Amino acid sequence: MEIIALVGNPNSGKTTLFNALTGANQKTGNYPGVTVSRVSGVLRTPHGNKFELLDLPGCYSLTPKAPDERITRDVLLGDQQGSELPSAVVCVVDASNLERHLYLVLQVIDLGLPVVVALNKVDLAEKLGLRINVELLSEELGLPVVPCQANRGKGVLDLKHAMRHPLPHPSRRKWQASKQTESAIHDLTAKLESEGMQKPSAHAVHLLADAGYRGEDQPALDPSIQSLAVDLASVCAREGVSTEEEISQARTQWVQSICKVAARRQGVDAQAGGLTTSDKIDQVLLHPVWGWAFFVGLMFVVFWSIFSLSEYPMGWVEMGIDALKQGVSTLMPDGDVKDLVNDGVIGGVGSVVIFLPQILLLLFFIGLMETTGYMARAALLMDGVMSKVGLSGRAFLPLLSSYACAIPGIMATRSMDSAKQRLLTILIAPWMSCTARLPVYSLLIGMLLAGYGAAVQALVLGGIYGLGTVSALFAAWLLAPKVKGEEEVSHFLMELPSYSKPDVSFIVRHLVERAWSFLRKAGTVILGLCILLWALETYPKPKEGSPAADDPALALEQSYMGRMGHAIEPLVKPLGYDWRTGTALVAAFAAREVFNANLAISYSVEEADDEDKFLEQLRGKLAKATWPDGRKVYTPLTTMSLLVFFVYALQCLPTTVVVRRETGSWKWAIGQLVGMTAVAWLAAFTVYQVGSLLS
Ligand SMILES: Nc1nc2c(ncn2[C@@H]2O[C@H](COP(=O)(O)OP(=O)(O)OP(=O)(O)O)[C@@H](O)[C@H]2O)c(=O)[nH]1
Ligand SMILES: [Mg+2]
Repeated sequence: MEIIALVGNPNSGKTTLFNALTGANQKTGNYPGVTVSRVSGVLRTPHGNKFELLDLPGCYSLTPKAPDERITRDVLLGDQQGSELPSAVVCVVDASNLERHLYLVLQVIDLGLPVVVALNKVDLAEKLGLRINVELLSEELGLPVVPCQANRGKGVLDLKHAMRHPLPHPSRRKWQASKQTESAIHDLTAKLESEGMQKPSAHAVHLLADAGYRGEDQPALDPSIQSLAVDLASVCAREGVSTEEEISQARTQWVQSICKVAARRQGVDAQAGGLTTSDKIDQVLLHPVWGWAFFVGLMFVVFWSIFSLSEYPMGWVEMGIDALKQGVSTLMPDGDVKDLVNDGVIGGVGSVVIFLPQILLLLFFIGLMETTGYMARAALLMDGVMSKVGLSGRAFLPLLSSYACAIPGIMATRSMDSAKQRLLTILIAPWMSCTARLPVYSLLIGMLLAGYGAAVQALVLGGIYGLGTVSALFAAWLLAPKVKGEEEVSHFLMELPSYSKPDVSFIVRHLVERAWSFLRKAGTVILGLCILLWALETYPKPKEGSPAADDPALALEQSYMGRMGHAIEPLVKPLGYDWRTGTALVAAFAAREVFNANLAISYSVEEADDEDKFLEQLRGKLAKATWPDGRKVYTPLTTMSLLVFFVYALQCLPTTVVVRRETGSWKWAIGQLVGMTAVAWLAAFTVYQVGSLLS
C-alpha cells in the first residue's frame, strides 16, 4: 500500500486530523510533543483509493534536535528501516502561525515529494483577524492548499479529495542561494545522480542544509557521498559561505515574502499592542504569585474530588459487588468452589475494581489540563523549580504524564533534546505516583484516617504525591553530576498554545478506553493472580482432625502462602509488616493493585461485620488483624510505613522493560529497579523504627 505521511510543527493538529481521516482514536493534546512515535492507519478516499496514513511526531524543522523529530526526518528521507518512502506528504500548518509553519513546508518541498498543505486551525486565525488568501498561497507554493478545522471535522472531506490518485506533482524548489552554494548543490546532485540515487537534488540540498546529517552515520548513504558533501561545504566555508545558514536564510526570506502577500491582518491588531484572550489569561496563570496559587488550589481540588466526588460511583460499584456476593452465597453450595468465587474472585478483583472511579477522576483532570492548554503553562511555571535541581522545564510534561502511568511518561521524554536531561527524567519518572498506586493509597488512607473528611484525606494524598515528586527532584539533583552530558541546562523554550475549550467528548472517549483497558486487566491478569493467590492460601488443606482443620487462621499459616510468608517475614518485620502484608507486597511486584487483592484474600478468614459494605468490611478486617501476641498489625505507623514503601518501590515490570528500550541499556533499567526498591525498604524502615522509638 502506498504511504502518505502527516508532517507538521508540534501541536498543529496532525493527530486530530489523523483520527478524523482514519477513524482512529490516537491521543491528542493542546501542547507540543504529544505524539512521539510513528503510528499508522488506513485512509480511504471517496474515489476508492486506499493509502497507509502515517501520523508522525511534530517537528520544527528537518534538522532533528530530539529523538522524536529524528523519526519524522528518517521517514521522509526513506532512512527508516523497514519503511518505504512516502508517496505524498500532507503538511499540517497552523493557520494562526503561518510564517513559522511554512518553513517546514518548504523543507518538505525541497525533498521532492508531492505535498498537500492542510491549512488547519482556520478558526483560530479568524479570531486573530488573520485573512489568508488560500488561492494565492496555493499558487505560490505550487501545490493544493486545503483550509480545515480538524477538531470539528471541517475540510476533512476536501482533504481526502486532494489526496486521490493521481497525486499532485512535486513542487519545484522556491529559493535561490549564492553562486557558491548553488554550485555545491549542482556538483553534489551530479554525483548522486551518477550513483543512481533517487531524487538526487533533494538529497543534495538536504546534505548541504544540515551539517549534523552529513556528519553522522547514515546507513542509507554511501560514505563517499557524505565525504563529498563535507568537502563541498568546507570549500564554501573557506569562501566565507555557510551552506546551512544560507539555505535557511533563503527559505526564511521566501516564506516572509509570501506571507506578506497571502496573509493579512484585519481589525484589531493583536500583535501590535492588543492582548489576545490567551495573553490575558496568562497574565494571571503565569503570575509569580497568582499563578502558583492557582496551581496549588487546582491540585487540592483534584485530590479532594478523588475522595468526595468519587463517593457515588464507588457506592454503585460496591452495591454491585455486594449483590454478587449475596447471590453467590445463596445460590452456590458450600465448598471450595464457593470460597474461590467469593474470596478469591469477587473479594480479590473487587478490592481493585472498586477504585476505578477514583482513577478515572484523576485521569479526567489530567485530560482537562491537556486539552485546554494549561499543561504547557504548568510546565513553564515549574521551569524555575526544575532548573534548581539541574532539570530542564521540558522534563515537566513527561513527569506529569507519569502520574497517569510511567510508561507513556517515559516515552514522552523522546521530545527532549538533551540526552542527559532525557536520561535523568527517565530515571526519576516512576516516583511520580501512577494510577496503579491509587487503589493502594486509597485503601490505606481510608484506614488511617477513618472518620476524617475528604479534605483531610485529600491533603494526605496530596502529601504522598508531593513526597514522590520532591524525592524525584532530589534524586535528579543527586544523579545529575553522575550522568554524562552537557552541564548547562538548556533554556526552556516551549511554545505556549492558545487556550481552548476542554475537549470533553475526546476526554470521555479516552476515559472509556482507559476504563475498558483497566477492566480487561482486572478480568485477566489480576483475576488470574487472584485465583493463584487463593490457591496458594487454601492448599494444602489441613488434615481432618488436626488442630488447623477447625482454625482457619492456623490453616492459612500452614498453606503454601503461609510458609512462603514466614520465610520472608524477617525481611518485612523491621518495616512493621506481618507475613500476610509481606506476601501482598511481594505479589504487588507482578502488578501493584494485586496488593489490595492479596490482603482481601488472606484476611478473608477474619470475622467480618456483615452489616458493613464491601470496602468497610475489608478495612474492618485489616483493622482487626493482630500479631500472635495480640498487638494490632495495622497501626497508624505500619500504614504510614506501607504508604511510603509504595511511593518509592518500582513494582512494575513493564516499566523496567520500557526503560531498557528507551535508554538502550539494562544497566540503567536494573539499576533503577534495584535502587528504587532499596530506597523503598530503607524509607519504610526509617518511618517505622523512628516512629516506634518516638511513640
Ligand atoms: N481551535 C482548533 N484547535 C484544533 C484544531 N485542530 C486541532 N486542534 C487542537 O489542537 C491541539 C493539538 O492537536 P494534536 O492533534 O494533538 O496536534 P499534533 O500536531 O498531533 O501535536 P504533536 O503530536 O504534539 O506534534 C488539540 O488540543 C486539538 O484539539 C483546529 O482546527 N482548531
Ligand atoms: Mg500528534
